Amino acid sequence: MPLISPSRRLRRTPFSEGVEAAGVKGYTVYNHMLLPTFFASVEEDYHHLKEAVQVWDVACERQVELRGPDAARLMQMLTPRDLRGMLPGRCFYVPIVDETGGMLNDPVAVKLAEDRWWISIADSDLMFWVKGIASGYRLDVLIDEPDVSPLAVQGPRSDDLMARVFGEAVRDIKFFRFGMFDFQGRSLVVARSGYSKQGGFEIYVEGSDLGMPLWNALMEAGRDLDVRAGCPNGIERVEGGLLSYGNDMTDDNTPHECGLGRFCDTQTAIGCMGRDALLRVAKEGPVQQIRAIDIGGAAVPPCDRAWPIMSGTKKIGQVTSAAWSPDFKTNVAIGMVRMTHWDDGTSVRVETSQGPRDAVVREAFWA
Ligand code: THG
Repeated sequence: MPLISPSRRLRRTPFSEGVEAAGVKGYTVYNHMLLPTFFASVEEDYHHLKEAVQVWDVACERQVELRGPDAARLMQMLTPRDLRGMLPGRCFYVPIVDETGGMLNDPVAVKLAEDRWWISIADSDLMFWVKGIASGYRLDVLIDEPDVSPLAVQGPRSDDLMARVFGEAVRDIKFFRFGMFDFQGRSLVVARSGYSKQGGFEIYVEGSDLGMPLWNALMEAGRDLDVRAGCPNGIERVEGGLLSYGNDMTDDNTPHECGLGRFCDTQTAIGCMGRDALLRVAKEGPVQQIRAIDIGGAAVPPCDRAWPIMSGTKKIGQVTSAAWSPDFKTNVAIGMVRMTHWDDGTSVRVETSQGPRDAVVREAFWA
């Protein structure tokens, strides 16, 4: 691969200096920002993530802030998930759809207060949609991208590392909830969440100036825990069935196709964007859905385009993420599969970029 040329458009993060000092070897672009993809190798990083603790620069999970009297109303207009029971201090994984029910993003909504929310976005320019709706409906709400950059601490030793930097009380944070914790006299949102199934936290670093001091404090405090710089791991997240917007789903897919129907309360989310379309798809049911795919044979090449899933000469789906799993000793993959072939155990063929492979559709992911 040729290099990616740096420029102002390709934003660095408050942690890039630490990431580069730690020897980052690959970057991708996410929300117009650098996102590391591996440090030692994807496989070495994977083993270390499952055994120890890593600090991840996920500043590319940008925040869309809603502030003002209509913030809660706007947030409920944006998602079919029922937010009525959501108290401040909670995080919700929320599908966001357009007027046809197509997925625009799958962010984490963070409720700071009734009149203040962060939408922690996946890789699409969601703020334009949010601003368009707010201005079209003349809502009394300010929308912007604040100087807030998530730093994730992931892996089985996360609690021990975080307790050293933020105090023992971080151990009491429950899954998808957050508390306010002090670092160098500043109060930061610390949530138990993150893009891995290994457990951990996300610190929403408010103020870029705190980026490197916090990065360094975590690295120093975790020396004897073998803390390392890491990043969302392409093997671990497929094992865990964590979806990637733009890869595993696009605006061509409904939440129900993505297996996110459990986050849609379309009957009660009155007035949300795409409600009529979603009521239809919820009633009829999807005709294709995300599945785990077990691809046989040796390690597959990187999945940088959709690979057709075939049954005989008929295309019945596509694989959108795949990687060799050292723990499961097979290629783990995520794909969209038509109803006729989505039952557990169905044999199919995947046309990878290096030729066809036998594969099996699975109901459940591996983790
Ligand atoms: N954390 C934060 N922001 C993010 C991500 C994140 N923005 C971008 C991207 N990741 C959004 N996508 C996801 C996908 C999955 C999850 C979170 C964000 C996730 N899913 C859990 C699961 O599927 O097991 C839990 C979902 C639930 O039960 O609520 O964590 O990672 N800040």
